[in-house]
Amino acid sequence: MSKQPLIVVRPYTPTDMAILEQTYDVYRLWEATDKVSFLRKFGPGVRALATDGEHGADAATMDLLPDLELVASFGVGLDAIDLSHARRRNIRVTHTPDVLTEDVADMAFGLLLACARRIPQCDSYVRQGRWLEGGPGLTTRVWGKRLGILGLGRVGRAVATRAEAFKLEIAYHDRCRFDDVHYRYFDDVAALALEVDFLVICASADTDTRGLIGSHVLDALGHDGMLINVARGAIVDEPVLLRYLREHLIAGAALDVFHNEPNIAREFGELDNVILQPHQSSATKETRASMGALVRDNLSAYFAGRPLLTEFLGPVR
Ligand code: 8YV
Repeated sequence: MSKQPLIVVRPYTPTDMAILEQTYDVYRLWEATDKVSFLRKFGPGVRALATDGEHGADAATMDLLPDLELVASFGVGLDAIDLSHARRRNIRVTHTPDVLTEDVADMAFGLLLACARRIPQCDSYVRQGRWLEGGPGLTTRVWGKRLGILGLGRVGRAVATRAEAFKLEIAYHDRCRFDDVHYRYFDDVAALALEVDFLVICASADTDTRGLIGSHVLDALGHDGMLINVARGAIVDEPVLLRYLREHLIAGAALDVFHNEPNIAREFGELDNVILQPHQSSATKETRASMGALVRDNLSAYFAGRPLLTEFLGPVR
């Protein structure tokens, strides 16, 4: 039986690629110098495209694939996929929720601790042989402080579970209040920021959240406040954040996500009050293996005519 063709947008791990290649006729889009010609040439007849949270699938790409029926994404965030266009064309979309939740929450909490306790800065201090200078100065306590969570979805809730163990007082902002949690709810993110020491962004990037963290929220967070972002760079007004960090209008930030990854604003690297990660929240061997397996399971379910495992059926915002 001939293999189904599959467009793959970015390289997965060698193991994942090898398994995909056993099952499908894989077309490696990332290797094409002229992606449009590549898609025009190999696109007709292709029913599925495998992508990830960063590369997604825009309308133009989908339209170069006239027979496309499924976009299978390696990642939970769907902001890089033109969902409205997919719905118009009846293209189904799968993603990888749940399997990455705990790792992303671990990263959020690790960044929070690292930012408050200045762990990377103190590491550099020791490495540079500066300990004899008398010590790097005092840092900020985490336990017992007030934590604000923007987006109390899967990841936000997993962050809250960790925060409970640290005896943090937890509050959140989301589109709506949830009755199944006892955390304090704010219907406005600036009002939340005013009441917390740490603000952790766990929301998806959509029309409600893009650019939401600007000067009014950072003013509310205040001089001693810290911002952690494990969601999407687009939720933050980055030039404004850079100014607030540069001018010490907030105490610090710890960021796993940025505008224009991986070509991020150079100024981040020049600031001492920010901790940077190259979009690593889900990047453990274990979670990435589960994400790869879920992408494949969705593809095989689709081609076998079985129900998709993790289809995105939510509202398009
Ligand atoms: C991945 C992500 O880094 O799940 C998401 O939305 O951004 C991450 O888990 C990404 O999709 C893989 O490159």
